[in-house]
Amino acid sequence: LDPTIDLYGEIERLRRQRKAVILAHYYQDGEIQDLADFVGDSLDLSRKAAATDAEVIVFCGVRFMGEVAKIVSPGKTVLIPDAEAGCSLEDSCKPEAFRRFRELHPDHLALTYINCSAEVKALSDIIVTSSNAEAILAQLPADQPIVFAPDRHLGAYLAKKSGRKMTLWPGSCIIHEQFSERELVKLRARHPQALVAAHPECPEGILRHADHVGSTRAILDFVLASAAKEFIIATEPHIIHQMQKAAPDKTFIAAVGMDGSCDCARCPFMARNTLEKIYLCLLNDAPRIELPEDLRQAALKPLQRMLDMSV
Ligand code: CIZ
Repeated sequence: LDPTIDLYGEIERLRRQRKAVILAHYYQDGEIQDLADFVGDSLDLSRKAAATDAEVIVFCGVRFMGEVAKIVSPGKTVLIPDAEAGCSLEDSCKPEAFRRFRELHPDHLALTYINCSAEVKALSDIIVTSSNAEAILAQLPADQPIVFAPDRHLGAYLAKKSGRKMTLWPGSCIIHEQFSERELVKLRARHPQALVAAHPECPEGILRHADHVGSTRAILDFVLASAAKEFIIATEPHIIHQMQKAAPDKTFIAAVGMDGSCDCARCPFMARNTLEKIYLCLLNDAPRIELPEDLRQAALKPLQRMLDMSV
């Protein structure tokens, strides 16, 4: 790529020319969040994808999020900057293995976290995100047996909060798994006024120190509404960009791994997206998300249940 190219100018030109909307997840680099039309979590962004009248959606997140946009908006072109932007949770739950898991629990309802492939969605009953999982669970009969996949930490957190017994798929997120409880305790001792906000994909050892546990959206709402001035954030640290923009008078400290740095918490899949790749995907009309229509329709059913149950 010509190093003198004005990437911001070119992205803007192509965005207008292609009648494109750029959606960015909170875990994207600040520069990508800043040029996006909307920044949000996967629930917000899937609603934006369904509602937009743009002809092209550029989804800056990871692949399964782009798939969700295509599932709910089949008539639109969905571009992703990097086709290799995957997800460790998705990788941990292959469709064939998930099908066998379901067969072992035939009377169970499959509540599945949105961080999974379209194929696994198609084998599920209801999709949830970390924003709506508790509310959706509360709408299900108390005696309904449930399998939850693929994040065992989120599943364990939901089981504990709801008092339900759930059969959990043994997956986890490589970045949330990295936070060190020992380092968190040390960080807290150094910042005794700070409140800890943690994502439920974190292991129990981290969650037990949290003043607030919630999705990215909920963590953002919590730090903005709180009277506290200092926070330790235990999720992918790029979300701090939105916090600092919205509350420049507050201090946000990223939780760390065993090496005392937050490097291990930066999602390597999200980091594959760059301004250059956003420009190139708009220019080349690729990589595109394409799904066979029967798969799309099968995956839409549990996603639609989620959207209906989370209004
Ligand atoms: O649902 C999402 O966007 C993810 C992956 C996390 C969250 O809590 O928002």
